[in-house]
Amino acid sequence: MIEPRRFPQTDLYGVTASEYSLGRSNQEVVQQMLEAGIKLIQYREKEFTMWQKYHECLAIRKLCREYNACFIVNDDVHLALAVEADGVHVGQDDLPVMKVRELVGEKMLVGLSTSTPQQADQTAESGVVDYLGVGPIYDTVTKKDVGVPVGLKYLDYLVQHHQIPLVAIGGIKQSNVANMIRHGATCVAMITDIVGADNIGQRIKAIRETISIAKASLEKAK
Ligand code: TZP
Ligand code: MG
Repeated sequence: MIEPRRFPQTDLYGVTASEYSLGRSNQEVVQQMLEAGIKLIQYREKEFTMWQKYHECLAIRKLCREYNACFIVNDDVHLALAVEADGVHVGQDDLPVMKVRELVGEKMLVGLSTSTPQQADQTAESGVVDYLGVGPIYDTVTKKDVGVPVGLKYLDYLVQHHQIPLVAIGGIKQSNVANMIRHGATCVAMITDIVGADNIGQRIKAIRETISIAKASLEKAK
């Protein structure tokens, strides 16, 4: 029997970007994320050649296995398959998710970035994707072709209308992460606040504490 795919039970999603990593390699950054307890990693790298990406992904794939973390590759289905990633994350301008699912089979996770109710409504209940990216919540310069911020209203819409795991992204920092929890995000993805931190381990610890406090006060209010 094929085991059902399941979005990992975790509230923080670490995403790479060498450009913002203060001279550290993606591999080095991921090592620090994993040591700090992150269980969900996305390889997102817009600058490198395919040769570089492939070799870096192989190393990160190995690290993620050692730390029992889930490894997702951004954009590129072939790269995800070539390095036996646990999943692939695509955007609205990448291959359509139906085609992605056909190519990767039933075992791999598929994530889709969305910014509008229409994009989400088309896919959320289809069984083709395993989680939705929700954003950009706030302004960010990290993504070059980023759209206007969708704000927390869009997250609210998804929480009210869909059951699928929701990953908030875009301009999220330790200072505003509690809002994501209060508004019902399943998980929060951050790039620069983590990869651009002088001390990645300490930053992750602080973010996780903030998330725990936000969750505890939600529980208390119930
Ligand atoms: N998708 C929507 S916003 C974004 C992506 C990949 C960039 C998020 O980067 P940051 O540094 O966490 O704002
Ligand atoms: Mg993409």
